[in-house]
Amino acid sequence: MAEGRIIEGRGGLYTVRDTGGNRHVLRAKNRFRRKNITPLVGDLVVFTPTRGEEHGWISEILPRSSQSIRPPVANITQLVITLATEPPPDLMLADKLLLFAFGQQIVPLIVVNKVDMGPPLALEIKSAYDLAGVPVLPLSAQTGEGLGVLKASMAGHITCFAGQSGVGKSTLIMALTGIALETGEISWKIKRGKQTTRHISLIEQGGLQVLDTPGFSMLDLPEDLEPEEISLRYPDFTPYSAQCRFSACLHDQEPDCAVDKAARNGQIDPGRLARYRELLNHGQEKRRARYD
Ligand SMILES: Nc1nc2c(ncn2[C@@H]2O[C@H](COP(=O)(O)OP(=O)(O)OP(=O)(O)O)[C@@H](O)[C@H]2O)c(=O)[nH]1
Ligand SMILES: [Mg+2]
Ligand SMILES: [Zn+2]
Repeated sequence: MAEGRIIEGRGGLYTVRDTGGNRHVLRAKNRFRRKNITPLVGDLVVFTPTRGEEHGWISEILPRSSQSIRPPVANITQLVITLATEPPPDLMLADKLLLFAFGQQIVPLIVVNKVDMGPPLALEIKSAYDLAGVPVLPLSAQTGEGLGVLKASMAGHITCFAGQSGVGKSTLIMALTGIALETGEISWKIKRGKQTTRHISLIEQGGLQVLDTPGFSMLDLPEDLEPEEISLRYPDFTPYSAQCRFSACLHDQEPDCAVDKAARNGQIDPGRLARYRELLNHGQEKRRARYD
């Protein structure tokens, strides 16, 4: 028996790096599938190594400190929500990723890549998320701007880069680690929805532990999240919510809502509140559908 971490998984084969740095390609025992458990990149596992003809097996998955469905990763401690000047930022996706992070003690960070391409978009995003206490870092993988600060913030973390296809996740990770990864030229421009990165991989280099993930644009709310719980994961709302007229205020259409007032006063980003209401209504519809 040995212990290691899953650094890649494809087609039912998992690459595990053991504590000595050696790689093993393993299968997972059937009982995981029977229990509906999927080994994830980032998982710490107990395994029997491959011996001669006999394939090695993952026999145990150690308890996870965090777990995300999309991207499907385990035990990350930092989430780098990657936006860029191009393609245009999907802030709803950013808000949903923040919901995941705030639900699980994952430290979020927003980066706005490709600032070499112009508009001070990073500043707008920064003012919106500053109020939520999420750092926003303008970056350029091309010129190197901001990379030193990003690298320093990653020390001691298992960092996962997530976001739309084409924002430059792989390019940034290459710039940070010096490890060659596949990057895409134009796939997002011709809007084929084709991702360049196809598999999640965990890269360990120079003290960094970082996961590159395929881009995506659709993300469901966490399964177990009730509509009433959504606003609890908005740290920018909490200073005001106690002052709403109704203690169970959902900050939607209720009278004398202090969160609504704070947004009108510029203390909460109005865009964040509008997107929150969209998520809330979506969550309520989903629940109605469940009980009808
Ligand atoms: N101008 C500019 N282009 C960049 C920068 N970073 C990345 N790019 C370009 O953006 C394109 C997409 O980069 P990728 O790194 O493949 O994007 P990705 O987020 O990994 O995309 P997926 O793997 O599909 O999710 C490539 O053509 C990169 O050269 C940057 O800072 N400035
Ligand atoms: Mg990529
Ligand atoms: Zn309210």
